[in-house]
Amino acid sequence: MATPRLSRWVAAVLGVVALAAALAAGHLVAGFVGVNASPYLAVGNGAIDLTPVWLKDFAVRTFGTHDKLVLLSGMAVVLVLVAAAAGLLSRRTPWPGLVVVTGLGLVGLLAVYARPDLDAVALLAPLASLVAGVAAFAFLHRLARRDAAPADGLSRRTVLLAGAGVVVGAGVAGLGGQLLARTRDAASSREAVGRLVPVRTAPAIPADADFAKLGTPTFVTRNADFYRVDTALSVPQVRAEDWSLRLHGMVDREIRYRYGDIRNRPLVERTITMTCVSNEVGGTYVSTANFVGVDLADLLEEAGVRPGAEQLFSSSVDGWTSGSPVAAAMDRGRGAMLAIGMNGEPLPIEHGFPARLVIPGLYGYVSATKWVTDLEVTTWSARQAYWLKRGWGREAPIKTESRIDTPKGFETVPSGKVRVAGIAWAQHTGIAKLEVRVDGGPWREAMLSREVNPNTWRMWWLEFDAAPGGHQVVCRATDKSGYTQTETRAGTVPDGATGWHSIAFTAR
Ligand SMILES: Nc1nc2c(c(=O)[nH]1)N[C@H]1C(S)=C(S)[C@@H](COP(=O)(O)O)O[C@H]1N2
Ligand SMILES: [Mo]
Repeated sequence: MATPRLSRWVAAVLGVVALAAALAAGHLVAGFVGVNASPYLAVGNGAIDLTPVWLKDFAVRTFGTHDKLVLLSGMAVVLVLVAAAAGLLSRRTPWPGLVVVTGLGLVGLLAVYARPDLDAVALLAPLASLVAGVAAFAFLHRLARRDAAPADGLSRRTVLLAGAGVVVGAGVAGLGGQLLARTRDAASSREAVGRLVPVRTAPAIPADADFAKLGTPTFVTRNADFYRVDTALSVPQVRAEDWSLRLHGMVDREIRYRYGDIRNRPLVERTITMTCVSNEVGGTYVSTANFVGVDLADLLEEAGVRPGAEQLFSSSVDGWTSGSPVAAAMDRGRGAMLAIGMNGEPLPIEHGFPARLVIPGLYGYVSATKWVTDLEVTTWSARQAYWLKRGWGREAPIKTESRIDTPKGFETVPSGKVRVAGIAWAQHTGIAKLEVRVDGGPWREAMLSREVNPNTWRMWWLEFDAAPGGHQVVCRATDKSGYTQTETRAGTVPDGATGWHSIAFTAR
């Protein structure tokens, strides 16, 4: 007797339904063992770490902060196509499809296995995916084939019902996983932390520290508005009670701190402006917060840093790493912190809850490890951090820069008195002067806001008469070392952009 063949449609849909069952089962189990064990997310995260730098730069430039959504959607399209193909290959026998489904399942297992932030139980999630995918495919294939052989008398309705049943089951399982994950995630742990009260609060921000009424940002950035940059596709979920920080390497004694150990120390609060090395001239990757935590120097002194130590190599729970100069971390005048709070709250989860590093004056990729769980005191030659391996600079002090916030580029404003305003930063050195040039004329000194501390930005404004027509405004900052921002344009790679910000506007 000839083996009945499935129609193309039935075969393709069968593959996709089995895929849905697999992903949903994985997501459900991930609800129990940790949301990042979901094989879909794990594969995405793995893809980010394997992406070549040029492609990553292209993605960030083209899609901006949507780059991760684009990645997830792209993966979905590829998966659906592969699943449909698996079905189409299996019109006669289920074996080709089963091989493809198993292959996908193994990719998920491998991706979860490779995550440094997940332990062995996490493998249950991709394993569930694998089993559910294979089972759903085999089961539906058998029903569909019996339907295709009319002698067996299985009605089309039965097959459709079975398929719909699997789809509904997948939906319920996926949703259940999502809800479960939420009850176990870091959010409830963060809420339980409550208010962090520093013994030394940061000096109050004076009213004339910003010119927000003139169009500059507010001096302190609200947590919800603070820029965010990281390689994490899904935010690491670490509960305070599960967190610990291991301090080891070239030290006299290794120390492990629990959350309570840090929280119960006398906490300090410092106002610090952070900047990302990927900030283009005129960009938005710069923000200021009141960070609460402990002095990094205190922890390092407790451990006893040995002579010859050069690098503080920090690791995040998600495997991301960063290398900071030990000298900067130990320098009391700089005020490097292990931070657990931000603007009166425990650190937001996307900004590193339970704890992160903040070292004023250095770009974030060499100073600001979020979800930090390991500090190794070492040398530069012994360890290479995440972005260093990908071609970025080893030491990356923040470059003196300034930005025009108002008028906006290509804005039309009434002619007559026009006010330009913006920000300038030279963390750890401090801003001394800000100059503005209009339409290629002479440089004119702008009014600076009151300095809060050398580790924070300063705001500025200047007023001038603008005749009707097009105008161009340029700004440049001079820091307290006497250095004036170079006009020479440099890109962000390898250690930060340079050049003057300039905008064009029209007066009417
Ligand atoms: N774990 C982890 N920490 C990280 C990063 C990261 O990708 N992973 N990115 C760094 C970079 S490049 C910057 S600029 C800052 C940004 O911190 P924010 O997102 O809180 O603004 O975090 C740093 N810490
Ligand atoms: Mo960054």
